[in-house]
Amino acid sequence: MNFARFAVAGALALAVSCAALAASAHGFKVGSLQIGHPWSRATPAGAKVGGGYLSIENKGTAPDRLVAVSVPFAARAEIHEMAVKDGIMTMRPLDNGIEIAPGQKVEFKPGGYHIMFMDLKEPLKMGEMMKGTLTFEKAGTVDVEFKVDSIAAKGDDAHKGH
Ligand SMILES: [Cu+2]
Repeated sequence: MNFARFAVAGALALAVSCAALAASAHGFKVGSLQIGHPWSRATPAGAKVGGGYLSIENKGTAPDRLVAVSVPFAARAEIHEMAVKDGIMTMRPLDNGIEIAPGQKVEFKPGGYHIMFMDLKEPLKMGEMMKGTLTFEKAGTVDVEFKVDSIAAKGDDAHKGH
């Protein structure tokens, strides 16, 4: 009986993760820039900050630069870099944004580059699509949607290939 219950739960979990996977394959395009799978993590109630992740691929012949991000659900969004320096995890805002060279694909992911949503106006809930706008130096602005994943999502397995 316990096994049966476990099997049902397992099948449900599998169905949910497959649905999430199918829904998560989304992308956006502006000029020669390809933006892959913007996503975020659910935040606990009362949290003031959240993180945004995505990939940007430059399929053009000239460099471009992500200079700003804005979202309606937070007071502001900053472009951050996280790195381990002398054994200490540090995070710093990149005031000049990030350059994407021709042919380069820049990945924003937990533990590396990320977008930091500051002063959240509402908690990020799993399964929701949160609107945002990216501004590039040359390509201009593009509206994207951040898919909110689970609070523990790491982004390296489920999102491979998007
Ligand atoms: Cu940060």
